[in-house]
Amino acid sequence: MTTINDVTELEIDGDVAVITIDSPPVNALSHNVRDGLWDGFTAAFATEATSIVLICAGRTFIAGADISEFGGAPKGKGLGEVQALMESSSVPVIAAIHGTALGGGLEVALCAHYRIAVPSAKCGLPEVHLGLLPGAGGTQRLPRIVGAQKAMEFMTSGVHVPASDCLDMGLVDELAVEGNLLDDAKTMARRLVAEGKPLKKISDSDDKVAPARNTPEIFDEFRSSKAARKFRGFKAPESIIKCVEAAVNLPFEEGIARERELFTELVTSPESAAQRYVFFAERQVWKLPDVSRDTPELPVETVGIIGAGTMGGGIAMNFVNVGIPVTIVETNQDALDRGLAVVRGNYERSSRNGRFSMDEVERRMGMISTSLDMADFADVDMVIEAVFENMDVKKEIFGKLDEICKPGAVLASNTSALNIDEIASATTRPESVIGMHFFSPANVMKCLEVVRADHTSLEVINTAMKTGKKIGKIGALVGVCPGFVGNRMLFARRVEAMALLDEGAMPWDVDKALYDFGFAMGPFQMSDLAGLDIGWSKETSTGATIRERLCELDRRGQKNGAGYYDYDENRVGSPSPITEELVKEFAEKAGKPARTFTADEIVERLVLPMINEGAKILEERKAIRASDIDMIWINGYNWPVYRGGPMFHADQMGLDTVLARLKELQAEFGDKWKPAALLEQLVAEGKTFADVEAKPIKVPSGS
Ligand code: 3H9
Repeated sequence: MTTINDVTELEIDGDVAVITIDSPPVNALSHNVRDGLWDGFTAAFATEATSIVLICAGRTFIAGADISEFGGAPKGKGLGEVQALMESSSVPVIAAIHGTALGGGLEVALCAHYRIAVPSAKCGLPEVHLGLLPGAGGTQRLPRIVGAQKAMEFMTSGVHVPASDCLDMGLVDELAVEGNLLDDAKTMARRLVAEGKPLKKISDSDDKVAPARNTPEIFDEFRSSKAARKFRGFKAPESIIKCVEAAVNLPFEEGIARERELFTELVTSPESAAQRYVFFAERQVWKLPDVSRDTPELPVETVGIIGAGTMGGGIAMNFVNVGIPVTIVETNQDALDRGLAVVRGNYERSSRNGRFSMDEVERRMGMISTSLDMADFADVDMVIEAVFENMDVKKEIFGKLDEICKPGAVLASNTSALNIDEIASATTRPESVIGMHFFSPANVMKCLEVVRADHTSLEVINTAMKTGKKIGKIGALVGVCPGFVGNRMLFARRVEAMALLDEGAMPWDVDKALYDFGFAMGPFQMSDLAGLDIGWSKETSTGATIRERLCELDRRGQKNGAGYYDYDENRVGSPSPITEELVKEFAEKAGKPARTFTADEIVERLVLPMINEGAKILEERKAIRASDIDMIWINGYNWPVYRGGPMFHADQMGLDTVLARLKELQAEFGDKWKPAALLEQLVAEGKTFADVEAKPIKVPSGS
């Protein structure tokens, strides 16, 4: 065994040279890995070996370029040089894949002459999720293996494809026996040599891309396909399609040049910077400054859910999907039956869409038991209450849970805004009480706000966060305050959206500005969807706001065909002349001259209050770090990923600019625009939100 560098070993086993990369955690192609590959192959070429196996230690094959190196000064060997060296080998090179071969990792493997993978391995080119394209030849080599159409699908979705499918596609040549990868790779290498198999260079082949030359329409068809709807606002998918067009129409080297040009454009774009930030932020959320490795995690093997409504049913599905049985309790059988029918409907739809079989639907439904009696929660490890937002009801429920549940059970509330401390006060064990705020639809939305109350124990926090991770959520630990993090900022935005209307802006102009910014919908479309009459009653209505006036006119939103918008029978909205008149009337009454509002002005008026509220949240230590706030907004409210979240967006704008605009708006509209003290401080120190050190959620008992 020869040590090549700190992450690379070379071993000669008779006629086979084995290069092993060992660079935890995921063998990313950092400069020392690239150098190790270069020196490893160079050293292997100098031996008598008649074949070379490239394999990785640890949990995975190379998982891609080292994302943290992007934007830094170039260091060490270039990846292109390493790949060219591998391809030029005069003896067969076999990539032996386990774990995941992703991005640059797969692109390295595609420069081997053959690939072998264990059945559990997966391959993918997920660069699109980082706002990038596969920039190490992937866009040119993949179409030459799988054809143009499949290559576009593969790279614009970033999907991780199981080894057996890779075998079918020709992406890998053989499957190894699980746990026997190295030996099987060596056997394969010896066989290839014995049989005199050619040194297959993907860059030389043309047969898979040739058909697309006669069907150039496939590119525009793909651009306007259903799958392409997800590309709105993202730059990388279009660049990937252009690269595949180049792979079809240009010689390999020219295609590579095109790929490099488009990769450079993307890697320097703000969209990719935001998406790379999100990649790391999604992993930061789990790091809790005051929860250590030694903090115990309580077992969560059974879960009780109170409420079979939309939230309760959706929450139940999360657990069942990862094999944790649930018991749902309701107050009457009808509600249970209705809730279960919705869950079954969701699973059956997934089955019809080919995600799993009908047997699997039955298996999952079999993991849900129902009851009309909370006494059935006596043995469950965690209870999640998901009833309507009424403090008295919640306190009564938690009082009962306190009597029924075993010691140590986690008692969680799914409230989206109520005070968890007050809920906990109904029990004799506030240390077991925590908020687990799921977002609707709970089986789909990835966001989970885990709310730490004053007395919640560290082990309960640890357990709730780990459980969130297990069920596939992006959790963020937050503190108790009205609306927690997400809804608190949403309220701030909503106040300003209403203020815009009062000044004469039309709801559809406000919504369009936010849609064009990248949101799925604007605040008034959201209102119409949720129902304008939430919290409104005819008896107490004063007609003082536009919303109240609309409700008084029985315009309650999509559900009755009229709200801010008029709706047709397919629930497609169009601007309503009635709303328009109302808006004009209110603006006139307030003495606001009729004028147009630009999209930039609207976005600024809606986003700045969110940023300011986010700063206050951070200052009060209701969030651990700015990027956690961004994760809540991306995963809970569809903030566009390519804008990185409100706090990242503020850093991109420059906090001095944000502060200056807030001060101007304060001068114009009053103290609701008063900048957060933290913002003033960061600007004075020349710092950004990203510079704010992660600190534990503030509770009276802590620091
Ligand atoms: C690319 O390849 C561009 C090329 O086409 C062109 C180049 C010219 N870099 O996710 P985990 C860290 S772009 C740096 O929790 P898992 C991660 O931050 C790349 N760091 O583990 C975390 O650190 P920490 C294309 C990376 O088992 C730790 O590793 N490739 C990278 O749940 C563990 O990660 C991708 O996009 C990286 N590439 O999942 C693949 N990857 O512990 C990105 C991970 O300090 N990676 N880290 O928080 C993944 O999808 C998952 O990490 C993977 C493992 C599936 C591999």
